[in-house]
Amino acid sequence: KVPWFPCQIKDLDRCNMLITKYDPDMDHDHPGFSDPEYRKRRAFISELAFRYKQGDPLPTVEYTAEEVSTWREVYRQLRSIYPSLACRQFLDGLQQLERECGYGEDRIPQLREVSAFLKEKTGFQLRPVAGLLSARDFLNSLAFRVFQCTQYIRHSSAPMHSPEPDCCHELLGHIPMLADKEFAQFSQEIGLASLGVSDEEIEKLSTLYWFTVEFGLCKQNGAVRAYGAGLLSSYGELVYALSNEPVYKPFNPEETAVQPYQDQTYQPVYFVSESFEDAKIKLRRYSAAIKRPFAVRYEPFTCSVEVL
Ligand code: H2B
Ligand code: FE
Repeated sequence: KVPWFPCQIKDLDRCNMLITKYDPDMDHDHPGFSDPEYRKRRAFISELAFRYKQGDPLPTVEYTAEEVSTWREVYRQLRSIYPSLACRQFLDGLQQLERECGYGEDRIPQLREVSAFLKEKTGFQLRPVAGLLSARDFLNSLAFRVFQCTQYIRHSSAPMHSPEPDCCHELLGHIPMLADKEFAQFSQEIGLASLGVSDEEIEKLSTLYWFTVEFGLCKQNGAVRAYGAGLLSSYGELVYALSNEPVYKPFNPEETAVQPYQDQTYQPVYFVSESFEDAKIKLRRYSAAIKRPFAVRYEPFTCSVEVL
């Protein structure tokens, strides 16, 4: 039996299954766990996402001075090491966001303006989400060039790390890469590959996503650079991943898809692609080989998926 999957962009209103184990109400190790003010604020911003329906204008949040100061600290620290550690596509995207979309350390960009920016560059759009989403719902959304994006910010006591995705992770880690045409295409292809597949295949695709889109490294001009959003939004792990401490393996989807991963601490191993293109081609080949009793085709004029 084929699991339900979204066929129209409107169906993404049903792709909202949250994983709550790392949110500050559940996770005793969350830096905001014992801060009721923080939990209230995060719940308020999450509520905006719960109420959102496809096609609504994206909610804007008036961030507090404390939130902006957390953003400033994250931005400043990370920005200073990007030029030597991030891949070219990321640096290009970030530069465009700084020039054309108000990115900088003084304010937290609004999802609404970032979504409009991406739409023009690659056709991607944002949708607010209340927290960590199930892998299936998250990947399925990518099929429609929709990126589910959290809008709250991490706790001010730990600006360099967040156990759950927050707006620093999305806006700094993911968005610059999604402004790249090829990366956008690649992301949508993972999404299309995830529609209606078994839980086992979702687990493998999600692991591949983890070691590429979240923690991927690639060679560029003879040096190793980061393109994964989990790295590009975490000062400590970005420096660690590009030091000579961790184990590197060449990226190979069949092996990468079954590699156990860490979502609580630094990765024990990183996968390095020969080039960004190489990762894309290999992942595409892997996705195309997943068996399904039907084929899917994305129809951009109606933003819908045709099942063939
Ligand atoms: N949910 C949210 N809100 N942001 C993400 O970056 C994210 C997610 N990543 N759910 C997904 C899971 C990823 O780790 C893979 C597909 O499991
Ligand atoms: Fe992410």
